[in-house]
Amino acid sequence: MEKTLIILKPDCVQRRLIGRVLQRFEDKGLTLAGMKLMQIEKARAEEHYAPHVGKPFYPGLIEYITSGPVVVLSLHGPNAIAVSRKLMGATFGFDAEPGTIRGDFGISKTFNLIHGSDAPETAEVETALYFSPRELLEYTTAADGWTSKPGEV
Ligand code: 3AN
Repeated sequence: MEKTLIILKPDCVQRRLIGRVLQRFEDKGLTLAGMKLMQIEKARAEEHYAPHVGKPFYPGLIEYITSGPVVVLSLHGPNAIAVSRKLMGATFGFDAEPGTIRGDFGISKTFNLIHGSDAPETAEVETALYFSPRELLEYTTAADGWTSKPGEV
């Protein structure tokens, strides 16, 4: 079972898309282990996006991600990272395939609606950046036995 850290970015919240985007992850079969509405402080944003320091888009990225409330999700499931990134689509909406979140809801090169971890190591670091261990719940749902077969991945 893999975990990933997802952020529904300020444009997603401002455009009232939280429910429709969250629905896609639930529909797919990923399990919500943690969820909170928060406004990311500058220091936390800088830690999150440290790998992008010095890139031309970095100052705008920090300004964007701190500009309003976001919803942070910890999702668990088989191949949760790759599955989530497929649901999200290519980085920018104008480029993303229809049927994906960015492909269906966005067209901007700045406001791209959603963040998802890109590897197990980053998922680990990003989860710890936004959640304390007691904010994450381990549980099963009634659908689990028919959503995927234990041990199949
Ligand atoms: P992804 O979210 O698809 O993993 P990355 O890791 O290449 O994208 O970039 C991290 C974030 O930085 C993106 N989600 C996007 O918000 C922002 N970003 C990347 N490249 C650009 C760019 N050329 N212009 C503006 N923002 C960018």
